[in-house]
Amino acid sequence: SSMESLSLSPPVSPSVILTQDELKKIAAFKAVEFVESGMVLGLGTGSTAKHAVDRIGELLLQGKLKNIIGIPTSKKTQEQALSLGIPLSDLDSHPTIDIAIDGADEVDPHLNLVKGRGGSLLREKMVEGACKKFVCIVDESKLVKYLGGSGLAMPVEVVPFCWKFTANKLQNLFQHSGCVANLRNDCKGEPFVTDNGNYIVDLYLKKDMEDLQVASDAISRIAGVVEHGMFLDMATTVIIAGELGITIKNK
Ligand code: ABF
Repeated sequence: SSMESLSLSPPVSPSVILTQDELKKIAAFKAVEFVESGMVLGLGTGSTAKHAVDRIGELLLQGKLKNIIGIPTSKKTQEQALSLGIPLSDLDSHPTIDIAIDGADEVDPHLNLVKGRGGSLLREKMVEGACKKFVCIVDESKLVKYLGGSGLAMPVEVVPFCWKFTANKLQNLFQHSGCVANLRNDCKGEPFVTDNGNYIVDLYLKKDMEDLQVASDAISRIAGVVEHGMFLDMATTVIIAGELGITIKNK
């Protein structure tokens, strides 16, 4: 298809401006080139990962991939994979995954990530923490100098019980960086509920967190916190699709 040749022969003519969704698709298709028959695959969530799952389904249908087992990172991806006929399982039965392919909200120069604006960070962290290779796929708009640097949210999954108490603890933790903590709402103005029945508190940081591991540990120590969206030292490969072509960065 034309998509294949695009992904194989960047850069495209400079007069062709690709949309963000086309860039996401290019990164996703490139990642699926790492997939081989017989593999257990972590299936990501979000508009970028969706292209990868579609592609895996397509290759299965064409018989170019065989005996794949998918481990979905969300109910949404589970539904998509089922509709494509991708055989599914879970971490209980498959505690080791060969390759996970998933998007991200931010990628820093050390390949640390912010994830979770799609709300699936807990299952993503469990699945991607269990894989030999985690291929993160992004368009170039996701690149930041430091985590939080996009000015967008750093998501934290919290238990609904006294979420304000937990949100205040989170805000106080990063008070020195002018942090604001907001409960995420759904389109009806109700609290957004994750696949695990929890809430999301979005942190807005005005400054670099500097020591990410210290920040990560401090967030995790708050009792009402289930998991947070900083994925430190987890991506083994990041595929970045930009107007000038594909860049692949390896750990
Ligand atoms: C998942 O989808 C999440 O970790 C991240 O929040 C989001 C990225 O979405 P998109 O690919 O739609 O930008 O990868």
